[in-house]
Amino acid sequence: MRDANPKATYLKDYAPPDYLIDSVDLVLELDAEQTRVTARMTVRRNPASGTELAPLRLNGENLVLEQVSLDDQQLSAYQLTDAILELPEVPQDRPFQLVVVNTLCPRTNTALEGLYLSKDMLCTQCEAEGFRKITFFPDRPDVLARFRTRLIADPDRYPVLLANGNLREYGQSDDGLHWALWEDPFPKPCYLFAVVAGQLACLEDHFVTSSGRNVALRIYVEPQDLDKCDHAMASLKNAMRWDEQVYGREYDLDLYMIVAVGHFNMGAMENKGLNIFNTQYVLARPDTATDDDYEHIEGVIGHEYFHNWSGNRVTCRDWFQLSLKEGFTVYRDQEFTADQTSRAVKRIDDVSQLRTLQFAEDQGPMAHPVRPDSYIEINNFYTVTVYEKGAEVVRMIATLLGAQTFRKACDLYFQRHDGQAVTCDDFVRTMEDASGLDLSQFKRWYQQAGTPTVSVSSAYDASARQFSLTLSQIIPPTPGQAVKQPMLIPIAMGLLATDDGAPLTARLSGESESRQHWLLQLREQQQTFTFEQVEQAPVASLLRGFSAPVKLDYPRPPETLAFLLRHDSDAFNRWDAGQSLFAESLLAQLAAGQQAAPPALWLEGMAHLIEQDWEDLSYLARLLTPPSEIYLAEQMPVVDVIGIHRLRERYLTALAEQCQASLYRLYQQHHRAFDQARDNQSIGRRRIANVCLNLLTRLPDTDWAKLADRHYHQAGNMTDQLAALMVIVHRRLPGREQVLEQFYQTWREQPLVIDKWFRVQATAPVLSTLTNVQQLLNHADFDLAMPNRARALVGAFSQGNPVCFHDSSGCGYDYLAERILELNRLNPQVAARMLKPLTQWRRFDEARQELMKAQLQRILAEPSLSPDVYEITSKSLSIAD
Ligand code: B3K
Ligand code: ZN
Repeated sequence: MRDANPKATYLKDYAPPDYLIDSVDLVLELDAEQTRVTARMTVRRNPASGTELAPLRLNGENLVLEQVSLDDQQLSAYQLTDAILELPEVPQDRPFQLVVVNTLCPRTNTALEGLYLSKDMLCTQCEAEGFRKITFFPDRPDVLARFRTRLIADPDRYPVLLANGNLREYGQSDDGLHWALWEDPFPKPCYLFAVVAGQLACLEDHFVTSSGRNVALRIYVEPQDLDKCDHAMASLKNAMRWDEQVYGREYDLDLYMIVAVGHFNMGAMENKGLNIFNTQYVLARPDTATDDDYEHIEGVIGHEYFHNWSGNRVTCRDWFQLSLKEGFTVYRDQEFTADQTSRAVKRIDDVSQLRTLQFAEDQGPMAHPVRPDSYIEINNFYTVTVYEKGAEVVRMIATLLGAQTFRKACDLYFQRHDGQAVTCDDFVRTMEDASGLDLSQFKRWYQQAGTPTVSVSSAYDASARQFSLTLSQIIPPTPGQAVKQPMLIPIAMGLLATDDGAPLTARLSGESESRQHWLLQLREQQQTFTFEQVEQAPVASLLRGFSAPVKLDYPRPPETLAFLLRHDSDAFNRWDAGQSLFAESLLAQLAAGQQAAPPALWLEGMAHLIEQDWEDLSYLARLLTPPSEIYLAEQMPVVDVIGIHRLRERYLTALAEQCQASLYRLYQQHHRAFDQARDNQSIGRRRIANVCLNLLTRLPDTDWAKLADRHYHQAGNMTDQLAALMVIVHRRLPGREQVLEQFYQTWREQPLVIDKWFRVQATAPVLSTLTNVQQLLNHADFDLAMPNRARALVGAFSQGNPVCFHDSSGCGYDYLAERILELNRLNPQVAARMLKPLTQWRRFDEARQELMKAQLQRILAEPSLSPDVYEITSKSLSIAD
């Protein structure tokens, strides 16, 4: 909990560590009430340290110190505060042995950082600064040490004992305990340290690397979950193969372990050789997990595996460089998933997430650059900006370099910096060295916060056969950054013939060759690009594949958007044209106070898509799904939550009315009762059938309610079952209470499915939801201390149900603030994340602004506020810097 004034840490204050730790031998006498840790460290002065005779300062929090000795001499001349153990005089001219003994209590550690209990299992989470809750240590990523870990425990409670690296020895001791000694040959920062102890079952397999080494693969879960690990194992093998093929990266230990735990603050953690995962990203069986769950599992397994190189072998110098490993690794996992599934759909999904969540963050009080300049609590900076915008930055580098050069540059990066803790500057320098490009202007993407808007105007001169595009960029001010410099913005584009949409060939002024695709580089505040030999007035398709994370301000008549929806050969822009067509008319009608019918062009466009033959049905499903309410809200100066919801519903009902027959035909063509198939084609069939079901159940005819009921009862997989449950509950179809009860009874032993049960109810856009989410807090299965459950009820309600959360009474805000205050005591990290919707208060009408602000002030008035919650609340109210 916080001191009077939690202090900010600044990038400009970075200094190399005064001391280095070459090796650390840990002994953990594991016990849920009291674990004793003995750390024996080999310490030496860092030749790169700038401070003469600096004291040795070790971080340590929530620990009971028992003993300190230096070269076997017990020490008493030290200072201990609640965060630092300081030894004023230590040898400067030689390495020395430091032994620290301390205890800690895992059972009371509800923050789930450091060593804690997940049910009866002991496990750890050290990134970013959790190792200091296990023992006293320089807890910073630029101190890399070799770790040996001896675990000692009761063999009945903790039969399985795991730590990083390879198992060296194990045995029984005379006192009835057993032990295991683990050794990790790779020096690593302490944030990659991990330990697990418990009663675990294991799925074992193996992988032969490209150079022929055999790696044992083990997935550890609670025994009842052993039947849900096959997909995770297959995903791991796919990821290992993919990283060899695409990046030439091989795994480096003899063993790769994944442990799934039910209590986890985020998705997963890439600890060296011993990943710890939220069960949500491991466990899957066709009847318990949806197609999206399967895809996310593969993506997260890939992500953590790819960290072995981008993060572990080459790590971050300090936490301001977080995007060095996260942006790069997200880019790698996005490409991995694109290769396993549908590339177009994956891009659409990633961009949708960026445009809703990250663009909102960029506009709000927490806006920060991909490489932030300061933080109060680093856990608050594991953000969509650092991760997803960071991935877009790496993607732009890959686009500018081209695939082959980018691969060469990555090889150089891994080779040059293997075993080092480096910065985003080091990454960009390697990209420059391998390509010969000058990326100095490009680096502003790491430094400047805010989403650039690129405005476009175009003109065609028929007599000169010239087409010109004038692009200008504006980057809005963000907290602490009033004035911005122009960025280098890569804009992929093509020109289409107006009659049939065929690609036009032309020559960009300044280039010698004619072509059909261009990558424009917008570098100035304003720049004009002229195309020569353009035979007819073209339709331009700009920002293809979403080649830069910007907003495009390109006024085009709806006819042009409808044309692109029909003809653009770029799958992303084709989809995006449909989204704009929908969004622009809805927003225009809303601004004019109209509640009219949807534009005929959009209805015709959708009807046309439904009639086509499609190979990629997942893509068709995305084409037929309009922008979310959250995306639409993002486009309005003052968000009209209710107006957006009503009008969007009205458009969708109109589409269902107009295309009723063909939607049902499509449904029948693709829906399979009791379906269990897991290939991409079958996933596409399910996606499109569920889009049809969603549309058709908006119509009053009772046949559609019966269809939903049948869909539910004949589901052979969780995707169909959940899709049906959702429409039954969200549309208040007859029998919903029985179906909800039946679902609960069927799945009460499966926590991840029960999370879905809470989520469906929390996101129902109906009046009774406010009372229901209140009552569900008292449900026997609700537990705020379980992050997954808290997210399924409180997170889903406040972030996935705009109409109910923003109820004009302010009840939704009150509900959230109460939970944040409770969570602040239990788990500050989760509490801080829950604050997100309240940080957006400036986007709403005055009455709602006042209500939301009042809740933020109420939270800020809490006397024992964690730094996590304090930082976000105070920044939202513009109190902290
Ligand atoms: N590196 C971890 C995230 C740790 C979050 C700490 N609050 C998972 C990941 O990005 O792979
Ligand atoms: Zn990561």
